[in-house]
This record gives sequence, C-alpha cells and structure tokens, in this order.
Amino acid sequence: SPGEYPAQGWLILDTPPDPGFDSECGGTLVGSRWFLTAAHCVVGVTEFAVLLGDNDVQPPNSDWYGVASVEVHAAYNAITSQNDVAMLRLDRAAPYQPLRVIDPSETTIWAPGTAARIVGWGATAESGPPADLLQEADVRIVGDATCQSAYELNAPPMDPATMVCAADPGRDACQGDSCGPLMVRDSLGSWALVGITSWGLGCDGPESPGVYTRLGAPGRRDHRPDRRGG
Ligand code: 4AZ
Repeated sequence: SPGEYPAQGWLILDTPPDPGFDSECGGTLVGSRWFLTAAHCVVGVTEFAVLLGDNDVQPPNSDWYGVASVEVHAAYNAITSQNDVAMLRLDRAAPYQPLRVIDPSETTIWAPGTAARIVGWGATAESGPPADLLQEADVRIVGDATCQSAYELNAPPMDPATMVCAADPGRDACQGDSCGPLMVRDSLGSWALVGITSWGLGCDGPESPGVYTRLGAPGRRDHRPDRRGG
C-alpha cells in the first residue's frame, strides 16, 4: 500500500547504444541522499533516474531524483557476481524514512529459516511483464550449504562470503526486481536490509533460491556443500 515501503525506489537506466531509458531496477534509500543498489544494475549505464515516494510507477510520477555520483564496490566481479553492490548519491535530499542496513555483528536476526521480505516492480511470473504496483513477497533465508548445493552445477557458483540466498515455494524475485531489497525484522520489529537482489535461476523458489548480495557477516567460503544433506 502507499507509503508502506518508504525507502523503496525505482531506478531507470539508459545503457548505450540504444537511446533513452531502457531498463528498470529497484534500490533502497539508506540515507537522505544515499541509494543502495546492485553493481550489475549500474555498470555501463550512462544515465540514471530514481523515483521515490510512489508505489505505482505508471505516470504521473512526481518525485524524481537525479544521480550525482556512482560508487561501485571495488571488488565487484561481473562474471562471478561477487560483491554486487553500488551506492548512488542523489542530487538532492529525499524526505523518506531510509532503511537501516544490517550490522555485521547482527547474525541471529537473519539466520537460515528466518522469514524475510522482498519487494519490487519486477515480473510476477517468469517471462511475464513487469508490475505497475509495487509487489511484496515473503521468503525465507536459505542456509549457505543448501544454496551452494542448489547451484553446485552452476557456473559461477553461489559464494557464501558475498552472497546470501532466500526462497519459499512459489515466491521469488524475478526480472525487474533486481537490485532491490531483501529485508528481515529486527528485535524492535523494524525492517533491516540484509541483501540486494542479485541473481538466480528462474523465478519460482526453493530448487533454485534467489541469490542476494550479502550485506551482513560473510559466510565461510571454504565450506563445501554436504552431499548427505547436512
Ligand atoms: C533478474 O533477472 C532476476 N529468482 C533477479 C533475481 C532472480 C531472477 C531473475 C531470482 O533480475
């Protein structure tokens, strides 16, 4: 409903050679002029616009922001999707409540099995059209070993040092939700940002969980999936 996710923004992008805005992503206001999104949404982009304060992206839209600067994570790897994060500085302050980013010391509030929420204007079915109204879905944090197993035959694999997975039957991020938030409730009942929608096979949940940029404490990169299901 209007105002339910005040930090949610719609990021539209112009990537050459085609003129004009040609792709759509999400992103999250984390400070009055700071907009956190994924690197894969902004690399190679020449023009940006961010819409805030509007849950219906069909015109009319009133509160557009320009982007003054873009900082991509220095270790972003476009081939492996590691460190898929970028910070945009908006050209003016936005009057909406920013979302709190998880602190690395907080680990219990996003443990495997925890209920989490994703939002976005992406497709509501694989290969379907994007949504006009902001959609929400409840998913659960998936353990690192389980997610590594799910993408064991995938190249590149799921990297628990820089990625976290979430899924639930029939509920997943899809094309156009990219670069938006994965949130969990903190002990006060407020949302905290734990992930950024990054990649995944398909849009349909548990066999191929959605993979998110990991904003909390890194998982162990040396851990290999236990084939006996542990
Ligand atoms: C995408 O194309 C996309 N199910 C993002 C996340 C997922 C699938 C597709 C995860 O932006």
